[in-house]
Amino acid sequence: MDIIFSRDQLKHRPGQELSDGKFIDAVEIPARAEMVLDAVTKAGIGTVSEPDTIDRAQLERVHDGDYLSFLDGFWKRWTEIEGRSHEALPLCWAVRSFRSDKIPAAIDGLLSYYCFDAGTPIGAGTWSAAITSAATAATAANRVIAGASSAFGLCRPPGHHAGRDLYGGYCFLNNAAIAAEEVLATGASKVTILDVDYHHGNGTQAIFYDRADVQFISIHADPATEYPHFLGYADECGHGGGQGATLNIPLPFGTDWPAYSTALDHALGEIDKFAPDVLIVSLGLDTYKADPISNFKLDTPDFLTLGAALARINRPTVFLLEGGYAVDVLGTNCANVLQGYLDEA
Ligand code: SP5
Ligand code: ZN
Repeated sequence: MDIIFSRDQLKHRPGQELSDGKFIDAVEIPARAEMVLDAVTKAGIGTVSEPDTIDRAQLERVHDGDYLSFLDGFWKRWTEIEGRSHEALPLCWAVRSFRSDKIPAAIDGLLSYYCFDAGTPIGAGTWSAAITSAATAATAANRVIAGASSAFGLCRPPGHHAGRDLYGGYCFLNNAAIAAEEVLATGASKVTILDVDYHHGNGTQAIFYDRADVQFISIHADPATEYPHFLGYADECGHGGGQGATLNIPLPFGTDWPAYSTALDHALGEIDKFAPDVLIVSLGLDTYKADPISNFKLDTPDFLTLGAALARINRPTVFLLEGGYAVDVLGTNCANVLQGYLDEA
């Protein structure tokens, strides 16, 4: 299996995030990617190559141009202000009765306009890392388009929480959505994104909500009790032409492999019916039992079983890394999914 990764993706080095009302050390750290790289290499999953460069047009298939310009120019504008050499978090959000048609002029207002949480700092290397992570996703997609049966984009920072003009949840550019558009741009007619991250992929869902050519299926912690709280309920099924092309399977705290596996079987049945040209897996490993911010109970061998189940879909498959914060075991769990897939494929 081709593995795509660049060390430029390590340049995003968040310091702290707000959690339980306190600032804690950020969990989406460069060591995550290094652990995954080490484990997939040692497991002999495949050879690692650098991503191709990605251009603005590839990003604009998914993201708003003004949003991209904001991210690209943010650090310069932020640090031009006296006393600001530290990473940035927003101070307020445009909720409910606030206006969302006014795009603020000041950089502080723009930060609040484009961000949706207090866990996703922007620092000096953030844009460089995010754009390289997106390039990694697009390159992995292109390997499959070129005929590879599978590829692994070792994406970091992750992407599934990022919307067309919204960042948060440690995500800036929606890697899976960019990969899906890459596949569709080559003439494929249908793509499925299966999101197995512990958290609902709100950004991916929103980007494709009214689309019939991209099926989005997510198995995740119930948003009634878990982040991102405002999207991912079972009654969200798509809109307009996309009606029926979104499937959400929220699961309760403490979900273990038997219950997870039942949800996965349901998802796989829907993918079979949709018959996509390509399957993209938003591969979060934060369903692991010892994940520091999550509450499912999957164990390391379960990830082998998950990979094997995905192989039985029998479609060209692009794996893209999303979350997973138990850094010591993250690499092994990730390698297990890919190994389980290869053994069964
Ligand atoms: C890509 C991805 O997995 N993003 C996840 C973002 C979650 N951010 C906030 C989670 C808050 C969890 N609080 C748990 C506190 C444990 N005491
Ligand atoms: Zn997650």
